[in-house]
Amino acid sequence: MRITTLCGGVGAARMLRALLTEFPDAEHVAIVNTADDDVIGGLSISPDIDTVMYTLAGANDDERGWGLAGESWQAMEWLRRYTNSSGRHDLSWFNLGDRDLGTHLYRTSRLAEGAPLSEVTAEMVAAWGLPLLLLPVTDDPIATVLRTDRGDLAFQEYFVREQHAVEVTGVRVEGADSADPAPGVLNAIETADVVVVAPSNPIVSIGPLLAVPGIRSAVAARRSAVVAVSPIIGGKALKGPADRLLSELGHETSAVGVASIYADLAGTLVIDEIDTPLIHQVEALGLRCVATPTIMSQPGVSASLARAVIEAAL
Ligand code: FO1
Repeated sequence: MRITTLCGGVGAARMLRALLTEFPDAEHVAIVNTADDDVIGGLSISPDIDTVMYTLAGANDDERGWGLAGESWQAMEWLRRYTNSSGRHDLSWFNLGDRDLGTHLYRTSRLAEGAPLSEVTAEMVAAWGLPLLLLPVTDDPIATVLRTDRGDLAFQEYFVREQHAVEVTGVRVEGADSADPAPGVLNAIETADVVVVAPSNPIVSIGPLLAVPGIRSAVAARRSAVVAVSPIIGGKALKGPADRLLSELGHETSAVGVASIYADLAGTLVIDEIDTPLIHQVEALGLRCVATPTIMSQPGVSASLARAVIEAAL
């Protein structure tokens, strides 16, 4: 069985970890959003790729949701010696842990040599010994830009610097129109037995991935094999700004709002058990709907969710 999962960051990493644990004999492909990527202090950062990679390696900081466990921050302390003195706080708002820096140094060096991100990512995944194909959605630069009352913000400026506490009136994905899917991406969608849309932010994680030409239509063509998992539970996102972004951009902040975004792409939407009363509204949009526990930090839920997702498609 081949399982291809469309991924953002933390929610996707947990979903993938559950899928790999429950279906160890399947061939797993993760297609990961790269529109959060940025260059910080001259270093190429790919947060969603690293969150997935570190989580599957069991090396992530599960509580913080990003970065490595047991991390230290000496490089940041030394950086802040300079930025506190000069007042250049714009150079030190994004936290790069000492261990994490190794990842960014390797990625930056290889990209500077001209290697595509997909090749560099494969090298890193091999170094962690992970049993899956982890593909950036594209090797071309794409970037989520959020329109706010403070002007246009790059994704990390919005998410980390502003702590996503500014109102968003629009989202665009720069570079998407001229991007090509990375090698293997379309094939992984076309040949999968199940395509999972992870419980990631539909607007700023899955949205940019679908904006790369060819991907939306490839997923839509597999609609009956596509199972999406709602990141909205009881009207709220477990983590991050998905709930606020949905309402700011005119969507219903519920599993029904998620269903309306995915209606032409996914045959099935898996929603949390507390949203069981919404099943009929989801089905009215033309999707099958399965309600089950989806909060993967609770014991036993990851395993049962992974099984429910795959059973829904087969
Ligand atoms: N998230 C934060 O909230 N604060 C940070 O300082 C921060 C640093 C960081 C460094 C490397 C990395 O790979 C991710 C990092 N993240 C940080 C997480 C990241 O901004 C978001 O989790 C994703 O972009 C959203 O999916």
